[in-house]
Amino acid sequence: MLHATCYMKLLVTGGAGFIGSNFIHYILKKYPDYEVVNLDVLTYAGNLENLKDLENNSRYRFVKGDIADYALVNKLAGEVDTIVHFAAESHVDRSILDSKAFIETNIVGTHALLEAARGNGNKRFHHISTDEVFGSLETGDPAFNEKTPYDPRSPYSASKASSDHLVRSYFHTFGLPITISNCSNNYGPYHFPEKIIPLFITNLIEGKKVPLYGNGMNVRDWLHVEDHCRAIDMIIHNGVIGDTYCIGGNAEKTNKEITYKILELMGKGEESIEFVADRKGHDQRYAIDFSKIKQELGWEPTIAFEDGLQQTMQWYQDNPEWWTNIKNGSYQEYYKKQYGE
Ligand code: NAD
Ligand code: TDX
Repeated sequence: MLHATCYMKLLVTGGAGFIGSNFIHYILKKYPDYEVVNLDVLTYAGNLENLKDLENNSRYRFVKGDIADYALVNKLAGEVDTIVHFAAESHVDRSILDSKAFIETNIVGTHALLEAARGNGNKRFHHISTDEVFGSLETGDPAFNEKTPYDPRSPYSASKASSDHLVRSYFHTFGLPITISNCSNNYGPYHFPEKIIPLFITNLIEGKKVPLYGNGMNVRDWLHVEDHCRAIDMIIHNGVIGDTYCIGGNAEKTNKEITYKILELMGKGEESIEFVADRKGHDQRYAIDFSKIKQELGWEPTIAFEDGLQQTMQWYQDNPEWWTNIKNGSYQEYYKKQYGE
């Protein structure tokens, strides 16, 4: 297997969110000499509590700012050698209610970062994307792979698809050294409790019901966030420039299955389920064929879904302050005083 021996200074965007904060922890722990600049504007989804243990780490710096601020990102791109781009509006339901921020961050913000990478001598650029850009599968359809045509169906996935196209265009047009990864649904620690797994776990701890959309038969493929971070690590070090990698968990589950597993782990019965109106345009099924990254980079998921879900439930039980502060809205007060609104 290939190993990195080089030094890297990374600009991580969206590092105060779920996957970005897990990635920063992962990288600083694995590479004792690497440095990380975390650029995050701290939307509702950004929480510096996720990175509290790094506050005094000399290899870590936080910058509060918007990825769509062309001057700021141009300056920051000049200070690093690699950009790993997580920042996004990430919640499908919010994109259905109001999609403006999705266009500004996911499309315009990505464009600003690409310009910054290009304007600073073509910096290495890795773009984090999603399986949702490929559309929706029916039962029995083959899983998405790197050659699947794009067919986004929500404002969120359309904005991510647009950003993927922009990133690829900078490779073809300007020779920007890019890679893209399209990953399935992540779960694990620091997952914002608006997404199904952390919402359902925390609701049940609070003694509330869990809102299952439609008939609960929509299928998602689940990957533990740590496995995702390891895949990104492999791609930024050993990925082929210009290439896309599909990342999946080999764990397709209906939402009903997920719900019953969580209920079982938490000793609750099906009376805790509340069937609610379906999501508009609800994609039926996502599934990922990850054979390319397996064959080329030797990556495959290592955390079995049942183990990962159990660990995740335990994490939420052990860290009630983290999610109750989010649910009661007090989580950003301290950081707003420190960094401004
Ligand atoms: P998240 O919503 O938890 O975090 C997003 C972070 O980006 C937040 O810290 C937020 O403050 C920051 N941000 C938003 N707009 C910004 C802006 N304009 N400037 C600077 N920072 C900004 O998201 P996540 O679940 O960690 O997802 C990270 C990335 O991974 C996204 O690009 C998402 O599309 C992709 N992805 C997520 C999943 C998943 O299951 N969560 C799966 C596949 C791909
Ligand atoms: O309360 C709920 N009840 C419910 O039944 C919520 C929040 C969701 N659902 C269903 C909708 C989906 O079929 O659960 C499934 C998962 O929903 P989310 O957790 O909102 O995730 P999803 O829409 O699949 O998107 C996630 O994975 C791909 C991330 O939020 C995206 O950022 C990523 O690109």
